[in-house]
Amino acid sequence: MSVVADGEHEQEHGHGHGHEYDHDHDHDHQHDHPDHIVILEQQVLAKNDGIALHNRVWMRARGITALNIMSSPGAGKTTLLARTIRELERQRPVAVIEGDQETRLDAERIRETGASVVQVNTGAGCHLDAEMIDRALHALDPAAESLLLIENVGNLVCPALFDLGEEGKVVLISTPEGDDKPKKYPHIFAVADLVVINKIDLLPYVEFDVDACVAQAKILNPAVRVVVLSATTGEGMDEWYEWIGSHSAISPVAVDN
Ligand SMILES: Nc1nc2c(ncn2[C@@H]2O[C@H](COP(=O)(O)OP(=O)(O)OP(=O)(O)O)[C@@H](O)[C@H]2O)c(=O)[nH]1
Ligand SMILES: [Mg+2]
Repeated sequence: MSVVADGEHEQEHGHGHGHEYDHDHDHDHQHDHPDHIVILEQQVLAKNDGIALHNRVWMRARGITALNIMSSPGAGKTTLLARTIRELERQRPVAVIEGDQETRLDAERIRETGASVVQVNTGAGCHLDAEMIDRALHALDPAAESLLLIENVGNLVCPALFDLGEEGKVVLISTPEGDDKPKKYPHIFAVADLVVINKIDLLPYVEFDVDACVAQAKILNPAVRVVVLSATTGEGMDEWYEWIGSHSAISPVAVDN
């Protein structure tokens, strides 16, 4: 396993406003700060988009399909990835980039499946960015026609802003979190290609209105697909695999032949 330790990265490329706001400036200068923040954020995102385009071109040239999996902490990203790897690795190579602020715990869980994995630790950063993916791709060097699963840092806010060069953005929510997540975090649902509602095995025990949640997601993003599943029991997983196949540059069946 390769590990990318990237704790200082956020200071250079992140959009953390704390770095722009200087409390030592005198009062007369403070009216300038909002403009500075907007310009810097635009520059950060423009630079990110350029590297994301590079990643996209690089991966498409190799038939690599990258999916960016985003959710709040604990919604079940790593569980879903591990089960998906075990199912799909018979059909095509699967590689993983694991994003977390600290630890290699998720990378260890993925490594147990036999898939190649790189851990990216963001330190204080709350999301992965395109340059982290660029570096991780060099370390990982996925096989041609791989499925590349990217687990973003657990967070429903910051990851929405950053294009990584992926083919698809997947937003995962789980039933114990409540069905109001699309309402409360609209930006990430607006950019999603797929919403996965996970932990449906817990529906008898939690208050979660699946229809209301789906309806709200579709108000924000009429074209979005929704898959309802349990990464633990496996219920509903076939629809997830079908979506991955339909979203791939090269379908798993074609790779198998
Ligand atoms: N009941 C149930 N539990 C699940 C399901 N999927 C995941 N879990 C449990 O939820 C907890 C968190 O799962 P993870 O896969 O670690 O979640 P994560 O989104 O990767 O978490 P972070 O990486 O910390 O953001 C674990 O205890 C899992 O066993 C599910 O479908 N049903
Ligand atoms: Mg995880």
